[in-house]
Amino acid sequence: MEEPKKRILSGIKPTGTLNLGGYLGAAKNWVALQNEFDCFYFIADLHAITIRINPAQLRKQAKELYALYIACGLDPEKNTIFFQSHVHQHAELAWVLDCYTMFGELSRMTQFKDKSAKNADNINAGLFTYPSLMAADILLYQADLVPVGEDQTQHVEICRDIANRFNNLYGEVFRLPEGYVPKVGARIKSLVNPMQKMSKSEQDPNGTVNLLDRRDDVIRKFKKAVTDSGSEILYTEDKPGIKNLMTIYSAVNGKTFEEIEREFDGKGYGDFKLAVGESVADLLSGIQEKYTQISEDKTYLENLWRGSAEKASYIANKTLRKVYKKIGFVEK
Ligand code: AQP
Repeated sequence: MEEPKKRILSGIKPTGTLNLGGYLGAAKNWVALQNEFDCFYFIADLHAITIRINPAQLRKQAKELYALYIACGLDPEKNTIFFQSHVHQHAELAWVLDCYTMFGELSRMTQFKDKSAKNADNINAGLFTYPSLMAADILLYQADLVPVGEDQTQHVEICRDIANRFNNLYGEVFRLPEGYVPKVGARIKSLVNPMQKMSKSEQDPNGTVNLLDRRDDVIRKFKKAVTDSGSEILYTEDKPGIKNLMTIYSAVNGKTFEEIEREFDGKGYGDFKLAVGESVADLLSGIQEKYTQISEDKTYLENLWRGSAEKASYIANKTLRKVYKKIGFVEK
């Protein structure tokens, strides 16, 4: 008999337009996994409200991200693509897991420290308990693998700790997930500050390349990208700007760092930045064309997300019922 496919789950917050960081660190790898695994990909709208977003903007960005998942190459026939808020079990299991997650472990989360420093006027409880909601996302589906960028591996670790704690008390309720970090593209940095991650929330628009940016803007942003002293194209720690551009170039066209070094031997930063910009712009034009096509068919998209939410809910509900029973809630 054929082994059932292993299950994968991942999501992206609709806190802005998907950028090259989220694409190369997450979405692109999801596409590569869709044939081999049983994949659940969601729009993490519950996670998005840990920062204040205008409601109309949130709705627009969430729908845009849904269509972008498909435009990036996720086949909706092969993957279950849904909105997190359409499956109420996420919030319900998160509350339960909050009661099995320690204040001390949440306090150690790097993302909490970073985000509270950035949003000093809105350090809300949701920001603090973000990891238990993320654990609920993963554990509801009994996921085997969670593809994430490097910045999220700490959250997969805490998810395993929470699941272990629960399983030790009540038996094997949750499957322990593994993080899956891509080899290239796991940490794309800002084009204006190569020491900082490329983020949707970055203030300087020149630091991020959004998937829906116009070709001219993409090339302009790469031309202006901060580089390092010297003039050689080399992949070394003391050239963080060039290293970041080489990572992007390599992730986009599959060339190794040695091949890139050879390609630009004797050429300067200007030539290199233009080549990276053009290769990214070419990649984005394909995605944008598909995006425009998909977004036009609103009924198709609505039917898709309704059907997917139903499928996801069915699986999530099985896990939640089991959890409720184990902890001693009275059955309906
Ligand atoms: N720069 C990046 N390099 C590699 N991977 C990245 N990811 C995000 N940025 C990069 C990966 O994409 C997935 C989705 O992330 P998310 O949107 O849910 O959360 P995030 O990591 O907090 O993304 P942002 O852009 O930094 O959002 P804001 O600014 O709103 O907080 C994750 O797998 C992440 O690792």
